[in-house]
Amino acid sequence: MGRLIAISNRTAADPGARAGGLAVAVWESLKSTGGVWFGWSGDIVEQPTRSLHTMKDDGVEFVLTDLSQHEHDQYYLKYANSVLWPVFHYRIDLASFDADAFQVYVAVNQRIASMVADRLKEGDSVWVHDYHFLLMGDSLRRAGWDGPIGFFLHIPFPPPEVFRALPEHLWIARAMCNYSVIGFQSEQDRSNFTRYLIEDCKAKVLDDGRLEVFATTVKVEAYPIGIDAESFEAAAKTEKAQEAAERIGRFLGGRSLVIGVDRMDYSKGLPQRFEAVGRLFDDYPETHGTVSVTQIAPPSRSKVEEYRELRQTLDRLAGRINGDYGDLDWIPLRYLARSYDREELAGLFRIARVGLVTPLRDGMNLVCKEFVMAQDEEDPGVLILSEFAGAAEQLKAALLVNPHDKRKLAEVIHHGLTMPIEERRERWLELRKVVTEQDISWWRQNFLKDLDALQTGSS
Ligand code: ADQ
Repeated sequence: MGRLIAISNRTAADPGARAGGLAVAVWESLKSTGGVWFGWSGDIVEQPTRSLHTMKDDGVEFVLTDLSQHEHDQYYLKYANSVLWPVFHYRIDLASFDADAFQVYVAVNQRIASMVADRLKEGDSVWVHDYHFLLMGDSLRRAGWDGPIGFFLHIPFPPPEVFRALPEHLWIARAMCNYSVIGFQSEQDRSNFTRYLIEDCKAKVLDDGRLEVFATTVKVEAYPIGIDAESFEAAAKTEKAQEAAERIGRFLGGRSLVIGVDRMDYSKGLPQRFEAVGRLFDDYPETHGTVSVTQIAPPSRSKVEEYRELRQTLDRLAGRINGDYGDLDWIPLRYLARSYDREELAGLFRIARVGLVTPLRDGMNLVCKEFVMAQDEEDPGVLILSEFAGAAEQLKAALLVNPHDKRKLAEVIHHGLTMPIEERRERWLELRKVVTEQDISWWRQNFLKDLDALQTGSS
């Protein structure tokens, strides 16, 4: 088998960044084949083209480039995070369309592609990640690479009616069809993309399921990403996890914990969640003084303007709820705008009675899978999951909710808090089975099997 070449905006060159799901999966794959990982160094400099950083760790080679201030602003902050991110999360209203930013996005994809193409060897397989590099396949083809290129999109792919709002939709779709395999998180995303190609690009579905479009063929599949289930289960039993559980236990004083853990982002449905928590206390007086909701949401992608507004909205909502219902010895809704490490989160999940994962739209959502793996089998908590997270296609034993329906969500939280132990166990066992079987290695193997099949010509 040839080398695996990974390309993603951020890499795991920094050992501290290797804890996340994607970093672990890609890292493991690269280690087994002695691969190379290309991406952004995280630094901004004046002359980025001259400054390549290379390093080797555990047989994996990293080749990283810096970005110029202009590239960082236009490619990363504007086009990737303020155009693609909102549109792909179905939020055309939040997109700041910008033709100039797109040109820089094109140029960065091309610049990184030529840096990669110079180092590719026959027999290599290329695996590109996420919305920062939608055009990478096309740029690599232009740079002369004709071997297999796989692409995995970590965020949702919107329905054609939404995708068409992007002025560059046809350019992007055409470029994407230069990938040999395109992977999405869910069946819904796969079907949205396929429908766009059929309706707008005259794609034909071949007998083997691949699409014939723009004079080429492309395999389009759903490969739902998983977590390192075993290690998260172990993380929940560590000393650090127990310490975190004890610390929050002192605050709870025997009350039931409802927990939410998210990156602070408008896609995560936090204001709607806070309003539903308000409804819970409005509609179910027995929760007063007996239930405590803790939301952990540290800022990220924080340079984007919307974050500030979101933060203000959450402060206002939490203030209202705590003002109305709080007491000398009880804070109904606690909101912690900081991050905790993996073991601490696992400990908090483990003692929670209810896990609230209610994004308005999410590619997959890994927090819900982590919540499942952290539970105590003798006394498992209840997972409440948005039907708009990719994970809802797999985790059918969760309590699935529409996060916009606040009254219903309040009712479901109450249902979760009062669910008998037998039903909690039954649901949890089903969830655990899915999360364990369809874990991060399962995801990686499924994707790479399809990519390798092209390399060996057996597909
Ligand atoms: P994200 O939007 O970042 O990822 P998610 O999958 O929920 O979303 O979380 C990623 C990781 O960050 C998890 O391991 C989680 O524990 C950690 N995390 C989240 N909030 C945290 C907090 N407050 N403190 C500490 N850690 C926290 C994108 C897509 C998702 C997709 C992933 C992987 O948006 O839909 O599931 O990539 O493909």
